[in-house]
Amino acid sequence: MAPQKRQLVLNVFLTRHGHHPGAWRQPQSPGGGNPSFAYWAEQVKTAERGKLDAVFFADFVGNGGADVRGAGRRPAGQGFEPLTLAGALSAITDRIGIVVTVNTNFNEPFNLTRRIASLDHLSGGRIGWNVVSSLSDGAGKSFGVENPLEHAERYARAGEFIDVTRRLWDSYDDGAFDHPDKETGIFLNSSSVHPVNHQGRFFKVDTVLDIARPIQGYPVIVQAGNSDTGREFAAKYAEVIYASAQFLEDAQAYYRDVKGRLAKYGRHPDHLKITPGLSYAIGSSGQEARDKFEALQASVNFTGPIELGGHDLTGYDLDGPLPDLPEPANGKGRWQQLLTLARRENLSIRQLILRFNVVRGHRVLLGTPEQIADQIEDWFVKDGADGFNLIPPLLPDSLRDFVDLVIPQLQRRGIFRTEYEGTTLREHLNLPRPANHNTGRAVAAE
Ligand SMILES: Cc1cc2nc3c(=O)[nH]c(=O)nc-3n(C[C@H](O)[C@H](O)[C@@H](O)COP(=O)(O)O)c2cc1C
Repeated sequence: MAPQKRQLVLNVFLTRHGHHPGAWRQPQSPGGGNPSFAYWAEQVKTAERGKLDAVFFADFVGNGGADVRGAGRRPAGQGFEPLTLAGALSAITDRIGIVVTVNTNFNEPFNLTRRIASLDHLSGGRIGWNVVSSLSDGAGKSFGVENPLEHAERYARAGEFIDVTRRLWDSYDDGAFDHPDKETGIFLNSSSVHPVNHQGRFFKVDTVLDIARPIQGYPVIVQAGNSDTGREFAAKYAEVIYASAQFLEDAQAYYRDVKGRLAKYGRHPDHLKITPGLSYAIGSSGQEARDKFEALQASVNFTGPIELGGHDLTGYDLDGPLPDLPEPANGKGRWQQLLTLARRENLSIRQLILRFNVVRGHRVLLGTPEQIADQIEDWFVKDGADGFNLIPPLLPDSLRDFVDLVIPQLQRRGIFRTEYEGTTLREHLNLPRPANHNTGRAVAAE
């Protein structure tokens, strides 16, 4: 059999209304902010119909705290807590992966390990965990954090968190519960139980988990964060990165840099999939696509507080240049990206908001289905990306358009599946299933 072409990874990052800040104001948008399971169910079923690898749910805990300036202008109140939502979505889907974001600053390994292991069993092995360690002022206030850990320390805590989590997932050998012996009264062989005794810098855990090893061994570890510390963390732990780049050279430099860091951790570059965000508008002509995106841009509200790259720019001249500001403590990578774009194209604050904020620094493609497929393939074959995390600007329209119009183009090129072949997220991503560290080595995916 001819070897299969390298396959594109396609995830979709779902939000209520879509990612563009003007989405909820469009006439066809359902608009409101009440939580609605029917809404999420519809999006996830569309994504599964398109055979995407996974749906992706971000999470920002403690957004803003007491600072509610401008809150009435932003769509809000629509979020379900991602793990709870994942549990419900796993019951109405069969194949698509579900990636949930959980912050390591506000959790303890034992609690989270149980929840994610439970979801992996409930979903039949379709869970990914996007490990974030951000700590905004609002989050700090929500949790009464008075002395927040600095950036590198937060990543150190996240690393130890994953180390402990993996050991907890390994509490039992694979198959430990497969042969309860009614005759002898031995429910499981005690040599297949591996209690965890961890005394570390951030966590002390002396316990054993109360659930069988996850179906995927370890649910897929996802990372998003592009500072130098973030990249090193990704090279050590991540199996998927949600990255961001607007230009191919930047994407290639990032791809080379992060993949080049894997060897020192004994990892194969193919075992980390780099998926930059991708915004888009699809039309039957380039002009129609540009008009669709323009309608969204025209709905951006420039009144009220103005935030850019983690800085409050309220009161600055919107048509003036970006002022000289220090690197923010949170989101250093994003800030560098913003500065580069501002300098490269000499953009005003207003232009930067329309070029960067509305898509949060991600790549934007406006064109026909074929043009969009060409551009996706271009980054894929030139080692700018292993795939993309789609960030549909307007939901449900943009996701439906992508699934109905662009996916067939990618399938025709042989770079995207026509059917799911496996049942777990690891299998979709062609990642090896890690063996229990107590018992053996990794088993290859194929
Ligand atoms: C593309 C992207 C997506 C992110 N998504 C989230 C998120 O959903 N929730 C969150 O708390 N932080 C999120 N972050 C923040 C990072 O995960 C990280 O915790 C933060 O410290 C910024 O990392 P950096 O300084 O390494 O860029 C995201 C960062 C990037 C670049």
